[in-house]
Amino acid sequence: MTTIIAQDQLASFVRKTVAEQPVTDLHTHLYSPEFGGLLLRGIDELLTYHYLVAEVMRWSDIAIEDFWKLSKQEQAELIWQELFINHSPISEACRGVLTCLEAFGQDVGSRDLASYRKFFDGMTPAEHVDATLKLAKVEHVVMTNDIFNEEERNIWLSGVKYDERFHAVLRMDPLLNDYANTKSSLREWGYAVEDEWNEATIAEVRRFLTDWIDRMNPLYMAVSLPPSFAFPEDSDRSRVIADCILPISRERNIPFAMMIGVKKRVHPALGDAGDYVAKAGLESLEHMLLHYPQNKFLVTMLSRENQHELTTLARKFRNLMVFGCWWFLNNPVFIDEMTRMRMEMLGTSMIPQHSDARVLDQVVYKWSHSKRIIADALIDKYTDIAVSGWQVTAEEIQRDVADLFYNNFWNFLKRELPGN
Ligand code: HDL
Ligand code: ZN
Repeated sequence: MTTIIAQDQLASFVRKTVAEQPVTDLHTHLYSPEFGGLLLRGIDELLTYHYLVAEVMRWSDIAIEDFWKLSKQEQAELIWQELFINHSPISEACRGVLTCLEAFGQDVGSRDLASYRKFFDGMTPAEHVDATLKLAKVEHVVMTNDIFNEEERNIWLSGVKYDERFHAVLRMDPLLNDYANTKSSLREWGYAVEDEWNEATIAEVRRFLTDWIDRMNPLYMAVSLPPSFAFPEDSDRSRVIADCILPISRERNIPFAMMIGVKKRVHPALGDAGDYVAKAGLESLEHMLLHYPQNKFLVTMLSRENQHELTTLARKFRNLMVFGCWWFLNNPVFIDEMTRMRMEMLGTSMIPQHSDARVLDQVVYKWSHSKRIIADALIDKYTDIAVSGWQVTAEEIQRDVADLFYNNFWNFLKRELPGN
């Protein structure tokens, strides 16, 4: 059965299809409620999101160390006063809070922070997760699991069973970006890594990885990398990637996700709000894609200036899946530019967005804001081909939208690539 969509119905049908499309959110910092306090939720967490901490410091004269001494609620009230009352909340992170409040049926016009707090406090974590994922139409939440974090590692070692809508990821920043110090943790945990990078050490690092893969069943292995990332090179990171990560990634058919371009803690006092961005070289990624054709790479980059190169590289290598408008790119102006660039160069063979949500409620705004932009880009692309007489059907629109927001990710995980 095929239903041709008339040109004057196209926009409304695409917007409706996108709005109703269930989402797989392939990169978040959310946790299933079984992870306890690691799951952040509610208005005070929304207001103290590190994006807003960075923004409030541009207006407030509070000493940063004094800000951190405030309670979470006091921090939230300071941010609310400065960024919402003293100045209009037009930044994307401020706007997001308002979108969340409105979506949950709160009276945004009242500006009554206490009433918002009362609303969120009225839900248990499980109720809050159910309500939020339903509202955001997020069907699968892919976590970022930091097993080098004591609290989280102990939850995993306790054999946690968690909500099946949530999926694990093995995040490896300390192993790859700080191996010199992480070695001692590996030894503490019973992995006899030596100071020398030899066969015995390689075997132990691999055993560490496979033990955690067996424990967590991660959808992919992930790391964030600096703009200076190079591979291959004479470094611990390069050796761990070459001798451990890439072989296991291929043996277990688990993609390696690289998030490239973050300059960590350029302003250390700001904590997570103190990270920055810089343009990276693509040579190392080119090398990996060419020399590891049966490995699968999920890649997003932080610099706007890297987007055209990354999108073009995805045309050269099918083992590269580009995804998301990451962090400082998760703003309408860049989501629009990047999505159109990707559609014009990759068609629908890409994953346009992830939320990167750190607070549960954020999936509501991050997806509603992005879906609107992605739908408009799609409408224009269908309109462009309609000019030549190509009449897209309702079923094809539904297929394309499901690919972009859901199937491309799961199909990429399942794919077994030939050797070239
Ligand atoms: O490394 C990452 O996964 C980044 O997304 C950081 O967590 C960053 O702080 C962030 O939340 N960006 O949105
Ligand atoms: Zn992230």
